[in-house]
Amino acid sequence: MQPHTLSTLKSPFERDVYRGLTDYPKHLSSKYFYDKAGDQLFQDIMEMPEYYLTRCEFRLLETNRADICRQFAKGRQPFNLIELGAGDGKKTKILLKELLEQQADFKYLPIDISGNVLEQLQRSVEKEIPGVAIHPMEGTYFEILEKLQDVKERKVILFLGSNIGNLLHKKAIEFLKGIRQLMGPEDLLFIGFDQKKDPQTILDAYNDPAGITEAFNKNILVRMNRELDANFEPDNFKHWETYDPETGTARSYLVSTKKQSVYLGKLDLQITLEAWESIHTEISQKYDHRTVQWLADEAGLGIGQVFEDLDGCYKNYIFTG
Ligand code: AVI
Repeated sequence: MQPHTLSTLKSPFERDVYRGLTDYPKHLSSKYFYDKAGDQLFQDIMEMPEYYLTRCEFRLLETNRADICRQFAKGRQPFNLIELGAGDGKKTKILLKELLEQQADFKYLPIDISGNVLEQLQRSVEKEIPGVAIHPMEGTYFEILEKLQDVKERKVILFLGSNIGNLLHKKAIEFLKGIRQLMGPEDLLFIGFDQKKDPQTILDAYNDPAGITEAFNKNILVRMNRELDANFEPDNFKHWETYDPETGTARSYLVSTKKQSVYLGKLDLQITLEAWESIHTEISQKYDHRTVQWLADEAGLGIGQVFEDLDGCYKNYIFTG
């Protein structure tokens, strides 16, 4: 068999893994956490007492739902409510119910990388809020950005859960620019930003004693074992979280606890990890207003109303194109 090079690898997952594990320092993208097991682990994370983000945004949406939805509906104009990375839709349902109450004329278009998540979401929305017209779309944000070009009606785009925090600033700006280009003068973009806070609170949210976040981080090893015919031994890695209060960046790593070799059959790739060598797997950016203002300026977006939860732990911004 010919040894693989980047150009002979077929899927983006294969190419990204090859690139990340032959680079120095090693890295993998957190977007690959989300297979069926990863989706479930993330659901479990959102229920954890330490993972304050979901609770804070939920409370914020509950408290401000009437005001937020009035702005979305702009006096009964029909619109598409497009949600990027919809997940289980628990928070969005607050808005969907409120929009129905306000008799808004809208369609709900949830977008997610996971078909499994979308199916569950569609079932639960149809059951719990039967008045909502729902049209799920499966794909990555960037694929969907292209599909969105065909949407002619007014758009209100939701990006909740501080999902933007999983992108480095440079990528976040690219992403926001991409969205802005698709926005008409009447369109809105609504984004959740987790805020800088006590560093210990952040570390606890990403390093829970029950080990759910550890399992979530290590799920990428399990996924490579299954999908790329690899032989990672998850117990030979330690989940490690850092938070830099200056930049607001939380980072997740998998640290090799000993010198070890791993073979990825499907890539025909043998790698060596030295003792205490790291694989960087995720960033979860925390924000302050200056940083959000800078991102908006760089992307050419205007800032509308800003909503804040009670203790300033979390904010949602309305942006205009
Ligand atoms: C999806 N995303 C916003 C989560 C976060 O907070 O970065 C993913 C996560 N990673 C560890 N815990 C939760």
